[in-house]
Amino acid sequence: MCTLKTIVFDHFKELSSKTNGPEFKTYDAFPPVVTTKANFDDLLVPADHPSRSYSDTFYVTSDIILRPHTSAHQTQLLRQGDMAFLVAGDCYRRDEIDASHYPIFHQMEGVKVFDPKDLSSDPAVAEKQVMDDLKASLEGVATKLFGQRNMRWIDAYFPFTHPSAELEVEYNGKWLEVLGCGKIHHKIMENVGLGDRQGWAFGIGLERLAMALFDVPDIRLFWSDDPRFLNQFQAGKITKFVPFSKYPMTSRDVSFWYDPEKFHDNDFFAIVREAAGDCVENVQKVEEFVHPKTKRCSKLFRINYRSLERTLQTEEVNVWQENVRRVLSQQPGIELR
Ligand code: FA5
Ligand code: MG
Repeated sequence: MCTLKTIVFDHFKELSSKTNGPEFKTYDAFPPVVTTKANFDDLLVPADHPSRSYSDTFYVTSDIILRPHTSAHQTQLLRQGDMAFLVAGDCYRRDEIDASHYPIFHQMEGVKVFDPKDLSSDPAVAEKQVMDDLKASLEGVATKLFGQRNMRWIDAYFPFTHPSAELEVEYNGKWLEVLGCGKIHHKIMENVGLGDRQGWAFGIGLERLAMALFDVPDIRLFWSDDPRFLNQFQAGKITKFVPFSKYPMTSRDVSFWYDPEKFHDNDFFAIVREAAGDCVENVQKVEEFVHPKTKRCSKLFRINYRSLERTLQTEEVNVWQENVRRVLSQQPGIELR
């Protein structure tokens, strides 16, 4: 992550000197504990937005959280007068379980505010100038990192930017989303005292970048202390990952009745992470239905267990599966089937 952080930091330093643009200040030591005000309110995230819920975000108290994105620092830095900056840091989310999602990951936020004299006075033209500069800057980083890999822009939605976009990179025959970005919402600019200015912002997932860059197939590998993984990489160098053989997978199903008001998929994923740890490669939702007479809701999940380091024993998988079932059965409104 450090190698990547340095590459992206350096890229933007170079960019500002080449274009005579503002110098990007860099930050990488803000504590990950932030207020809901900085993380949500200041970014115009609506009161009922799912990202605010306990099933998406880790709450410390009702108004203190572990940051789910580095955008948490955006308005504070704009208010203090930074016109171009990069913020790297660890982020925390309750999320799906698969090869590209992990509850802890790293993001880098980038923000650039334009001098009004560098933009057209026609708002529509200015908007296009901002978006073109944003996309060109990010394509520059992406091309530097990935060379000839296929990439595509797709439209996106974020409460704090408009217009918004996401960049995807082709990886293992699939599109892997690596970043979100957009023109900073004018209300945010007004709130931080920059109502006469325009700017762009982006947030890159550093593990996703690293996966595509180093050919790492599974995000869990970044947390592995297996020497077969670690010894393949050296600080500051980009080398391709040579896969070691995949060990066999063991699958176990669990199905249960639940109360849709009280229990969300992310609650299930959190229980699985907690009870069974890193040997879960992914969790698939196999079935979901509402009983036609009783109207009770049921779900069936398949937990696929596989270690990156060894063949799992049936007994240990049984213990994890039992843990999952036990913790699950203690949740309000849950009845195992
Ligand atoms: C955001 O977090 C926005 N703050 C990005 C942004 C910043 C938009 C500034 C506009 C302006 P999103 O939730 O899509 O967006 O996450 C951004 C990136 O973080 C993703 O593309 C992905 O690369 C990475 N990411 C998100 N969740 C995870 C996860 N669970 N594991 C690993 N990487 C993740
Ligand atoms: Mg996204």
